[in-house]
Amino acid sequence: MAQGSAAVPSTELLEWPKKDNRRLLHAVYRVGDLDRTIKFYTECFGMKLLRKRDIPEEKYSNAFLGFGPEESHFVMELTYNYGVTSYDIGTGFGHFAIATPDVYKTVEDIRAKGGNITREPGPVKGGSTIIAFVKDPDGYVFELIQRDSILDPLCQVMLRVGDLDRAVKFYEKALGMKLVKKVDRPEYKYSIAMMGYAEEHETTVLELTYNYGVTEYTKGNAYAQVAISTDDVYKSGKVVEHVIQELGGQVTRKPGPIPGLNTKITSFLDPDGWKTVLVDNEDFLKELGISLRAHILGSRRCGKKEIMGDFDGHGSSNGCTSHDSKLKDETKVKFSEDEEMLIARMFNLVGQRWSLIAGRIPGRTAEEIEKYWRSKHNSPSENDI
Ligand SMILES: N[C@@H](CCC(=O)N[C@@H](CS)C(=O)NCC(=O)O)C(=O)O
Repeated sequence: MAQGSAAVPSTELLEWPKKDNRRLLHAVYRVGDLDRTIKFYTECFGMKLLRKRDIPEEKYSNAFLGFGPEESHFVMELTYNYGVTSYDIGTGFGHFAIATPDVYKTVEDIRAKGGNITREPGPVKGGSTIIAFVKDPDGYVFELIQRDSILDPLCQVMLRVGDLDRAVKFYEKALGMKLVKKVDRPEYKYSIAMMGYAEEHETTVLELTYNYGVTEYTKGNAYAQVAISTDDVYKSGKVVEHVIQELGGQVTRKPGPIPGLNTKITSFLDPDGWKTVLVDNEDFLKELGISLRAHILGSRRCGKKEIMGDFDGHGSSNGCTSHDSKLKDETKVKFSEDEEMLIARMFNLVGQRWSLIAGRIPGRTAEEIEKYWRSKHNSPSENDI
């Protein structure tokens, strides 16, 4: 464990991660053939291709896929490095999980499309939830989990750790996550801790797995990191630095803007060596806003959708969450279909807790959502009663 002599941060600073506006944004990992993975995820899992970018000067390309827009959903960021066709996944990375209402049917569909089912559907060992496992073309495992209520199908990133208590403490203190579920299965010699910013059914969680007696895993070179949003990378970075002194880990990039892009980030390894990148909320939305703006202008100019315009709710009156005030004015009181659906689902779960709902919808305030809801449902506010 790293020892340091730095001053103890104030209580206000240590409580910052829990007060911050955080959400798991995406997982980043490398694949040997971008088109092959895009085909597999869209055809077998039903994901949408959200955007692609090519950075020839750095010799790589990215593709973003998910079940909803990046402003509100956890997505997969695939990286293709020119000429690299395979990677070592290592033993530490577990799986990504997709929630589906009928695992048996999903497996049937995936098999019909040539997918590799590595564990047949049925109750999880030691429990009753129906699960199955599928391997993607690069060998990444996807767990299919049967659920009735699904906010975002991409619901878990499972990573194996060598000390569960230490890992839970790290994600609580450094990242402000909550331990939303802990399960010990002594009969199968493992324990898991679900860590996240809301309950398991409301958001994507990190599933940390401890196998009895196993303290080391190989990391390979395939899986890279998860990204999490923050309102202040500098404050967040200070807390991370402090927690690393107590529990271990390593800062890999000090807080600051990425040259060229200007998005403020900081990155670090947890005590098991798993990497997280904290990304400034506003900068992240600005990055998306650039393409949304182009999308809006483009669709006005030529009357058709551009970029990955097959996405519901990404039309020209799409409730854009860009911080560009001009754009915001144009779309002020409108919410996209995706946002409306998310608000309705969140309302069913948490009721009139507008700030909790706003936490799931970047760029929207609790007031905006409350106003929208009341205008739509004609209900008086609590203050009016
Ligand atoms: N040894 C396992 C421990 C974790 C584990 O077993 N998880 C459950 C899902 S929560 C599982 O994979 N069960 C397999 C099954 O039910 O067939 C690992 O490291 O992946």
